Amino acid sequence: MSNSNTPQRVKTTDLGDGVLLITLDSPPVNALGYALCGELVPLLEAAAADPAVTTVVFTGANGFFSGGADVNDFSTPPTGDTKTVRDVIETVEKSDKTFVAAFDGSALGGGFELALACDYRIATAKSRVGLPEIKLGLLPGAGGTQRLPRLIGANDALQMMLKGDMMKAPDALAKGILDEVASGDVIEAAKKYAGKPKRRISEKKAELGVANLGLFATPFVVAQAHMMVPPEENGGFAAHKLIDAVQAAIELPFERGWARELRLFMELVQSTPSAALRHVFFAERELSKVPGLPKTEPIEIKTAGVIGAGTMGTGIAIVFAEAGIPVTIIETKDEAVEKSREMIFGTFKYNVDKGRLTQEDAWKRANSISFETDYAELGDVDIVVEAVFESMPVKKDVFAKLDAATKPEAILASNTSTLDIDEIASATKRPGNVLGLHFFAPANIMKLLEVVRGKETSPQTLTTGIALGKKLRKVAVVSGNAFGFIGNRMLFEYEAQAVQLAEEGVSPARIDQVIKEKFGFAMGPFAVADLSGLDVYNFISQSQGGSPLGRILIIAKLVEQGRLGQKSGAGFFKYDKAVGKGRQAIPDPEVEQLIAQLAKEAGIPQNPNVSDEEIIARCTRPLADSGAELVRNGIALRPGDVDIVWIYGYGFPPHHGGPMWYAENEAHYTPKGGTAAAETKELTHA
Ligand code: 3H9
Repeated sequence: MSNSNTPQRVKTTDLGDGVLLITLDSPPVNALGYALCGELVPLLEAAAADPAVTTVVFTGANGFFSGGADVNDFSTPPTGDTKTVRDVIETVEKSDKTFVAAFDGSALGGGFELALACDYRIATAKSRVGLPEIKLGLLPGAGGTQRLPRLIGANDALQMMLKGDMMKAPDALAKGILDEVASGDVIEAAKKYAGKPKRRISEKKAELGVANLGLFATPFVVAQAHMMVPPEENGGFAAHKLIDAVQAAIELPFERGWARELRLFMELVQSTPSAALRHVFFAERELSKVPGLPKTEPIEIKTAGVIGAGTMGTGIAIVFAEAGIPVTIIETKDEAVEKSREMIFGTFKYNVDKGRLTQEDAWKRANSISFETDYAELGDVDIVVEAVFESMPVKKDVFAKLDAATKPEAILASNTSTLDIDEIASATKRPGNVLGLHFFAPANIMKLLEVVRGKETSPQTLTTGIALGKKLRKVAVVSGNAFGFIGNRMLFEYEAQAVQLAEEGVSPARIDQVIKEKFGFAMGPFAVADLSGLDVYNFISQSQGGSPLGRILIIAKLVEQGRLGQKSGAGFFKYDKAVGKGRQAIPDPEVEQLIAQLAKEAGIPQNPNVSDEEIIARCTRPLADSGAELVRNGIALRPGDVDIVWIYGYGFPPHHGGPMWYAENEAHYTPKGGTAAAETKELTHA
């Protein structure tokens, strides 16, 4: 028990009375990478062999217990000498010392699995536990699938692992995962467990945790679980394997379940969906790194203003209120204020009904949104987000008024989805304080926020925009100033390709079905167009003087017929209030006939018998092409940023990694002009 030769990533301290403290100290999150595990295993072996040690207490530095196995390691398979978190846990399992996990911060993935291998678990109230591996397309592979069902019952364990969410320490205590929530120093609390008897979870039997199902309980619950998760080929690959692993925990002795878990874990590590999801994990963490941006402190946003109480403005105000930032909405129309109030109180009531907020908190937040008619009321706010009609003259007028009404250091943001931020900024005397904050509808639900940088946006304004995104719990992606920024610019190319396929005789219903059910998008391109409003597409393509979607002006024709999309009960599809609350797309033969007739008149060759694969290729390829162009032009900082925009803003299936990752790794086509290095295997029809 000496402190000499203290290894770099693991520190040992003799706490006296036979207690050895092992501190995981590998910033930022004490990931249990190969190197750290390589240090830990010999330490544990030495402790096991040392008669002076009765108890080993694990803890973590840097505000975490551990973020789990090092995700970077998964691209390098372990060799013979490599030590992994499984080796660490096996050493703990074999030892007859008492092990205590004591944490003040989160224990996730392999970190939590290490805690589960200990005899006792103690945490401070702010700590969290979780097995988020499913979000990386993996399953807990260091005993989590075998120990958690033995500790809290298979049913609860499975739900927790399928969701991958974190659980707060008091809830974990109530579930029997923790032995104590320490009110004072967690190490002091841990010392009380010194020399207490061993309590290996592996020696327990996994109960199903579902009553009254008799002999067929396990097969029934397992079959139900398989039915509840998405199909293997469409985002459910890891979930099905996770269920198999939990079934092993119920049916097999621990050693065999432990071995089965490893086999299933290895299959997942090597799978394409997991590689895609790991890419998404790292791409998300790159977002806030803006090359060349001088380091500045963000302005603290304590109060905000929103211009316009429409659906978008109200949604944005709710986002601020939810983050604890009081907000003033400027709106002159009483009717709009009334509707906005209804939406605000409806949203917060829903959050109470769902158990996300207490009645008191909801009331406080809803009342932190106030309505005013005069811009002068915004004199003290730190930021204003404008959410008025998408028209340049209207927006410039608003910005000129804001420039006059707000304090000079206030940031002025536009929620425009397509317009030129520089031109909007030119209406003010403070273009350095102007940027775009493009929220996606519904603003209080969609995670994506495009932070648009104008040519004069100052480093501090941009830094504040990024930091604010985090505070508002959004996924903030920096975009350059260009028509449609990143997401909508690509959307137009994607929709145009879908319309062209329809012109060639493939029905909108089939295209949507393939894109949604076979590829995994949240919605098909025609349902998206109907939801956004066909009049909006028409307006934007006309105001840009740009090309309409497709060759036969079908969108303009539908708009002429009053078919504006979901809001008018008909667009590419029909909508009926009695079917799916008016939101379910019903195929409409009339539209198909109209497209066929117009295509015939325009002499467009028909090819209705395309394969599903070709539909997917035709729709995803323009995304990769336009995404690559945005990266080349510097509008998007990295291909990964483009992927994140499409995953969080447009429902691109994360298990395909985003349009850029998909092009390079799965579809094997190189985007035009190429950011992709993968082999080019051109698709015959594309
Ligand atoms: C696993 O455990 C498998 C086992 O079951 C079986 C093995 C056999 N690895 O998110 P942040 C980095 S799988 C490597 O901005 P926060 C991250 O990249 C693992 N790196 O901070 C970033 O680096 P950089 C299961 C990791 O405070 C920095 O830490 N565990 C890992 O908002 C800060 O990250 C998980 O899935 C990691 N495991 O949130 C947990 N974790 O500064 C994944 C973080 O260079 N991690 N990094 O960009 C998280 O959920 C969050 O990062 C966490 C911190 C909540 C920990």
